[in-house]
Amino acid sequence: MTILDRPVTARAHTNIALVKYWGKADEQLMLPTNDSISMTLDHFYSTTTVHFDPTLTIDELTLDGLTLPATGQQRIRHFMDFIRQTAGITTFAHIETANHVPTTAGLASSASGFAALAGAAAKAAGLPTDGQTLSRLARRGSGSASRSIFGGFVQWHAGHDDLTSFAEPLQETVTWPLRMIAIVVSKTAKKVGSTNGMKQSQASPYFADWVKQANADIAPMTAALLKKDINRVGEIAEHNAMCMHATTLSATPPFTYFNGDTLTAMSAITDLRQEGVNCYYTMDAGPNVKVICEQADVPTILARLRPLFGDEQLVVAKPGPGLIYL
Ligand code: 2P0
Repeated sequence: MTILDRPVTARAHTNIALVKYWGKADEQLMLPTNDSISMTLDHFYSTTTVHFDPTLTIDELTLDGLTLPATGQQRIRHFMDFIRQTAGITTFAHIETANHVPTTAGLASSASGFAALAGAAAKAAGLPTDGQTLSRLARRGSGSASRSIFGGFVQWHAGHDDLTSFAEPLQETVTWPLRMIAIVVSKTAKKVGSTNGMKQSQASPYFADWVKQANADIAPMTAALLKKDINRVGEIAEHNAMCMHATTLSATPPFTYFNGDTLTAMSAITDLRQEGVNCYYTMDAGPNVKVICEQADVPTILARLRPLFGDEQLVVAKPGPGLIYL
């Protein structure tokens, strides 16, 4: 492989799953227990520059202009070792990341961060940069990053080995005005990270049923997205999220990502729906709630949420694009 002697910059957007990834079949290869489907979001992205430099004796990591905290370094170094091993090189690199995921948005940046890093590092290391290869590489950094290589609606095929586990777009350019309203109920770091959370959940007696349910949700979710059927998309996504969270409550030891505000938000959305507004909720590995709806209903939903949460806690997101090189 030929290392580029210039910096390479890539940008990738974050994503929210409508059918969740929650469980690993192979921790080392980062193979998931089930297929998942997500929507890539606009506005929220990571931009990463990688420059291999033969004079370095260690990778140099900065995040938003500052040296990365030690806790975030190990995973990135491990990922860069994997890139070097794949490319057959030994050179270290300068790696600069800027996260354009507002801290107030409460959206995870590991998906956009590892997708942007995989894109920039692969090209800088002379590796192929087709979508499938980048998705497989990003997966090794963080599972959900495999989906952030693509825009719009994306499916991650669980696969059974390194070659068969990758994401691909269901629909890259989305014209349907689907929206996700992020209700930010907490900005504090989560107590149980995703990696440990899913590991603990795999001890739940219901875990096998979760995998069965998630895989069964894939075909109807795909059909509903392509038909622009907000009620089917919302029903399947909400039920899927609750099935995922049921594995946390029944884990060993048990835990939950919900707090009191999470329940308040869920209840407000359920009430609105009973009044005839097409809105549904989903939650990930944290207490924040994301409301699935169409643009036409956004003002009504925001009007209901504003007395409960501050304006700065409500962020409206649209479908966004896949990885690009800058
Ligand atoms: C998802 N989550 O599908 C699910 C739903 C959280 C809940 O993907 O261990 O940060 O790095 O593969 O990708 C978060 O998990 O975990 C996640 P690792 P990741 O979006």
